[in-house]
Amino acid sequence: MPFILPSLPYSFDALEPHLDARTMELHHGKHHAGYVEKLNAALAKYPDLSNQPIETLLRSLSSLPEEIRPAVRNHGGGHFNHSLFWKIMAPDGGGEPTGELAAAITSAFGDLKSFQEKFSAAALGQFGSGWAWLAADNTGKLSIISSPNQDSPLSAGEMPILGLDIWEHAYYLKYQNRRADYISAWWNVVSWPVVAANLSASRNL
Ligand code: MN3
Repeated sequence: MPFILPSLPYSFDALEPHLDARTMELHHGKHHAGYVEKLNAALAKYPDLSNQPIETLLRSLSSLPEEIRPAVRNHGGGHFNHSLFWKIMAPDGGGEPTGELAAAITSAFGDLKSFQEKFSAAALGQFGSGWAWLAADNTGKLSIISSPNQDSPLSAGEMPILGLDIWEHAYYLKYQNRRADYISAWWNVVSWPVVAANLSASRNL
């Protein structure tokens, strides 16, 4: 099986009280695991493709065989998006970015508070299931994107460096219909050093 579920880099309860342990356990062990399983099943007949990094498949979605394109878009997107999501959160998260990332945010959005307001509004305004993203283009310029379902910014030529899962499975147990409360709590677990490393990596592609 070429694609594997990555381990969480912390325990299920590490992001309490902002993200509850039961949600984390189900989200990682059932939802993310399900995307990996279905992606592998879809690619079983295509060993040449299943040996590629998931980023490569998502970037070249339109050139994939038609019969597997929806599965890569949905389950491959789900695998990549969640792998990023777990990494950009940490129990000692929150606070403010520094260095190059702080400068890029200021340049694109004015200041951190304005960025967080715009990002939160994008997350709140995404109708139905989807994601909000901070993404970098190939010049390092940042933008806020929202996407439906498991669509990845990679397929639109952008490199996501921060992402927020706004499917109900990500927050419903603790927050029910209060998506805005989930979004504002989530800022407390964002790991800015990881986001900064993602930005640096995107410039070296
Ligand atoms: Mn999810």
